[in-house]
Amino acid sequence: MSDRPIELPLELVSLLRASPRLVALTGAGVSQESGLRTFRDAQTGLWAQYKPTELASPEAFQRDPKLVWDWYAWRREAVKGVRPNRGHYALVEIEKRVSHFTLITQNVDNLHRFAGSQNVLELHGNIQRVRCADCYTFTETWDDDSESVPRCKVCDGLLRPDVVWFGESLPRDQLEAAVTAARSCDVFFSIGTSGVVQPAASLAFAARNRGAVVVEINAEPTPLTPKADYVVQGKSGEILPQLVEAVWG
Ligand code: BV8
Ligand code: ZN
Repeated sequence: MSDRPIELPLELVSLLRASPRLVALTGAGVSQESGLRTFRDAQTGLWAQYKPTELASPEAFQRDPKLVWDWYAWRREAVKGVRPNRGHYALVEIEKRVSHFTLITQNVDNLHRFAGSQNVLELHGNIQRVRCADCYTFTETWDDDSESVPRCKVCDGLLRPDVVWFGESLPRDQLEAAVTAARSCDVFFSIGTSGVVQPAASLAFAARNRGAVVVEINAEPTPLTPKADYVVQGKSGEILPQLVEAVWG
C-alpha cells in the first residue's frame, strides 16, 4: 500500500534547503510504526490495569519495585522485538544532509541510535541502561529471572532502568543541550508527540520565541498545532521519507 502523497508548501521546501540549523523533537508516535505502543495507547495484558504515568514514578518503585522492574523488563523485550521504521531512517538522512542537526527524543527505546542517528539527546533516558537506584553505578549484567529486583554489586541497592520518572529531574547535560539547540535553530520539527509532558513540551515554544519556524508532524492535533507555522498531519514513517525526497532528494 503506497504512502498517502503529502503536499509540502514550496516555501517550506526552500526554507529547509536554506536552513543550516535544524532540530527535531520526537515522541512515542515516531516508534508506533515499528510496532511499539505509544504512551496514549492503552496497555495490554498484565499491564492493562496500570496507567504508564503511574508505573513510571519513584512512588510506584517505592511501593512495588518488582512490579515496576518487571514492566521495564517487558518493555525491554518489546523493544528487542522491533526495528526502526522509515521515520527513524529519514531522520538519519536529514542528519547527513544538514550542517547542524540535533535530534531530541523523549523515547527511551534506543531506536534512533539503532537506526544510525548520531547527535541524539535522550531527555528521558534509555531503557537499555540499568543503574543502581542508590549509588547510581551502571551495570551491563543482571539476572532477570530472580523472584526479587536485582541488586547493585557495589552497595546492594535496588537496580532500576536509567530512565526519568515523573517527578524526577531530567539529565542536566541533555536538557541544557536541548534548550540551547532549540533556542538557536532555524527550523524546529515536533514529530509524533502529544506535547503534554514538561519540560519537553516547552522546547517548541522556546524555539518559536527565538524566531524559529515550527513544523509539526503528528497523526492528530496537539496543543502545539494552533501555534505551529506548518502542520503535516499523518504518520511520520510515511511523511518523513517524502519530506527528505522533496527537500534534499
Ligand atoms: C520534572 C520516561 C522537575 C519513562 C517519561 C508543568 C506543568 C504540569 C506538569 C509538570 C510541569 N512540570 C513538571 C510537571 C510534571 C511532569 C509532567 O509533565 N506531567 C504531565 C503528565 C502533565 N513532568 C515531570 O515530572 C518531569 N520531571 O519536571 O522534574 C520537577 C519535578 C517535580 C515537580 C516539578 C518539576 C519528567 C517527565 C519525564 C517522565 N518520563 N518517560 C518511561 O518511558 O517509562 S515521559 C513519557 O511520556 C515519554 O518519554 C514522553 O515524554 C511522554 C509520552 O508522550 P509522547 O511521547 O508524546 O507519547 P503520547 O503517547 O502521549 O503521544 C503520541 C503522539 O504521537 C500522539 O499525539 C499521536 O497522535 C501521535 N502518533 C501516534 N502514531 C503516530 C503519531 N504521530 C506520527 N506518526 C505516527 N505513526
Ligand atoms: Zn549501588
